[in-house]
Amino acid sequence: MGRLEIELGVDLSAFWMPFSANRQFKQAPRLLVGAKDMHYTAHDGRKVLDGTAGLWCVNAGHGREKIINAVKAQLDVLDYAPTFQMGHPKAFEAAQKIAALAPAGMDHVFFANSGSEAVDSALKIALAYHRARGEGQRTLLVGRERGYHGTGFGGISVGGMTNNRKTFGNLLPRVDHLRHTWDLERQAYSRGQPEWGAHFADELEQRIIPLHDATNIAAVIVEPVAGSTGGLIPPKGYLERLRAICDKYGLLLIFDEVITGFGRLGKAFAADHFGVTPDLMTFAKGVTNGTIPMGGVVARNQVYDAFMQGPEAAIELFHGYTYSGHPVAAAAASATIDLYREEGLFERAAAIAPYFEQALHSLKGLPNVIDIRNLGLIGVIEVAARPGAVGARAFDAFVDCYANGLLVRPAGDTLALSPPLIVEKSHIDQMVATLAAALKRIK
Ligand code: PXG
Repeated sequence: MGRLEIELGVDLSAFWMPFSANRQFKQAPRLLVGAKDMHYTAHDGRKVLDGTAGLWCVNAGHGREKIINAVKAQLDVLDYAPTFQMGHPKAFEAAQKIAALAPAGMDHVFFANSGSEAVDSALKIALAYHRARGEGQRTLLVGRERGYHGTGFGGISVGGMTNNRKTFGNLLPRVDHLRHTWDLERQAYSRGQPEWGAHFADELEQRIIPLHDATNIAAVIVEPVAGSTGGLIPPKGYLERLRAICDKYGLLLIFDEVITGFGRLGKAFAADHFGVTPDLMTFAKGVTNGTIPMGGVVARNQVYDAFMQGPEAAIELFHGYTYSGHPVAAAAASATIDLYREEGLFERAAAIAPYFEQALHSLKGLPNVIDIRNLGLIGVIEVAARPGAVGARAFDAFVDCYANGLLVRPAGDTLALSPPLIVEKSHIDQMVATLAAALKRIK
């Protein structure tokens, strides 16, 4: 063990870290040992401002007692119970609360344990839905370039992040992709939704449907705001147009709301923010404030109803997980949703978003910055790639920020901010000042 490992009393070798440069990290680890409200505590005792809500999940801030107490109480009463041909009250309670938050007419919730499982569940529900209606030939799934839908085979197949796809073989065979919606020249420094680009949705009707024929297509899946490839904000009118084309040709529209759900845009879901209702909606992360893994799919009533046919003793959907609706996760979700409501956190996010926007855009003009984009409490700064070293500049800025007490999230040559919804103006000022100093320092 190295010196730091001895100091910390942990051996870093066994944990094969996800989406990480393992060797680099283990030589210079960044360990978080505690968290409360807007701050992490680093291993050396420093307070680090959480500019990212963990990984887009701790929307109510860290260490919230209401959620902690609900989890503890649930463990005392019922630690685990199956939900296959059995049930327990908390899963029904959590589903009811999620359905109540979801857009009107989306009243049914299928539980998984992560965003990736939520996506696989949504894709499978879409395929099974068409089959249940006698249109089983609708098997093609349409995703989008630069989309991130987690890391299951379904999710990487419809996703559009090259590194997540290129080393894993052929993936799902029946997939096509829309182009992404971002254009540096026409959209740089847009505040909120870009004015230009709604026509990118027309590719669905003008290329993909004529190529495959609509009667073979099951669903279109997009993130309302593409998160992981650097906060690509949908152009005005784009999502509305996708919805209209899907309706015209009988395709299901799936919104992957894993990061946009639970207040990130100032409403419960992006669907509310944009006024566009999908047929299926995935969620995860903020549903439990990041405390206990949980994900799932909210289905429009006509999708659910299509399954509720045939003999009543028949299982309608051969899909699920041992931990679907886990009692402890369900208790966490139920308490989290109550907390969001009691503290008006979605409204709070909406109220502070203009200040966040103004502050972020003040970074325009700093060295290497080529774009700044934002919506709700999502903010992204894009820097020009260092020649021959894509991503290195943003990574250096991330390390610099961390050394100076701020957690930001690097992705390619973007730096993303997605703070907890309890963020104050003073925190935003600190984020922007720390970022500005880092951007001036890095090469
Ligand atoms: N869909 C979307 C839209 C996501 O953003 C997933 C699915 C997968 O969720 P799970 O729970 O399986 O990881 C995600 C996850 C980042 C970052 O820095 C984003 C995610 C995860 C980790 C990092 O942008 N999103």
